[in-house]
Amino acid sequence: MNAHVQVPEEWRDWIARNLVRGCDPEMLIADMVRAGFDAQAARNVVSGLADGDAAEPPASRAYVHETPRLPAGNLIRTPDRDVRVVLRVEQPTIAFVDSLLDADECDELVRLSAHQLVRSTIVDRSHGGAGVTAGRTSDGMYFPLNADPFIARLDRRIAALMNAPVENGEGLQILHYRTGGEYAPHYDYFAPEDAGSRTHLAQGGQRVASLVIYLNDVDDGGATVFPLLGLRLGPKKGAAVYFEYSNSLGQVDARTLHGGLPVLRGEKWIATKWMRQRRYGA
Ligand code: PD2
Ligand code: ZN
Repeated sequence: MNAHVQVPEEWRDWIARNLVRGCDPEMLIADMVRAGFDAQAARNVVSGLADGDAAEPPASRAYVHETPRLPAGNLIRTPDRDVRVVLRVEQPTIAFVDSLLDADECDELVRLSAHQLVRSTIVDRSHGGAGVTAGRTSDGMYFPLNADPFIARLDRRIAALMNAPVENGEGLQILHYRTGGEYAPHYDYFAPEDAGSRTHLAQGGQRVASLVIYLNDVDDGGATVFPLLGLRLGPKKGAAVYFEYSNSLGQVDARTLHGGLPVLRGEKWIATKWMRQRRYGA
């Protein structure tokens, strides 16, 4: 049988992923030859990716979906409760989980944060600073990681659900939307091509996953939407939507465009957790 000279896209992704992880290029070539590739063809592709393409994340290439970070199964174990997964989307990885917080915990987060809220901002794409915008009409605050025993317990439960170290998480954020309040469709990751992302990426790396926890039952409106997927979830007190959007190649998944629909009646309270690649907080 002749050795293959064409190297398919899946193999290029495999090479790029292993180069990013620091594998020896010669070992990758040897593996490819064993798998039936022509040695010169393997050498050309590996050295091409090692020289340029792998150093620069292949942002222009299709997002490579890797094994989900979210644990498998109907129930996800956390240190103090099992959390039921009631919906999963495979690609991108999205899940809706029930009873992550009980009603008292939701009420306590609202009570603790209500008098500390300030108008929410978004990251400016060119300089990375914070700016108020008509597309994000909520008020919010952050609890520092492990702020007190109550917050620390929630940080631990959330980190277990998100399958990441507590220290990789940004502080738990509480957001309050009045009637008419919304968060227009956006990405939670820092766009790799934006100058304004640099300072944010320097601490803890890219965001890898988000969790939006609903702290009240909204009278009408206020669902979380993924417009490119035709998906609308929540709000339901104590439940949460989880989603992942970056991989080990440094790519980000644009299919995770999402937003908080306008609150049509009543008000909406949520808590959000953004998880980073590496240690972010304390
Ligand atoms: O309020 C929401 O439902 C929502 C939706 C999407 C919040 C966020 N993103 C966020 O805070 O990033
Ligand atoms: Zn968001």
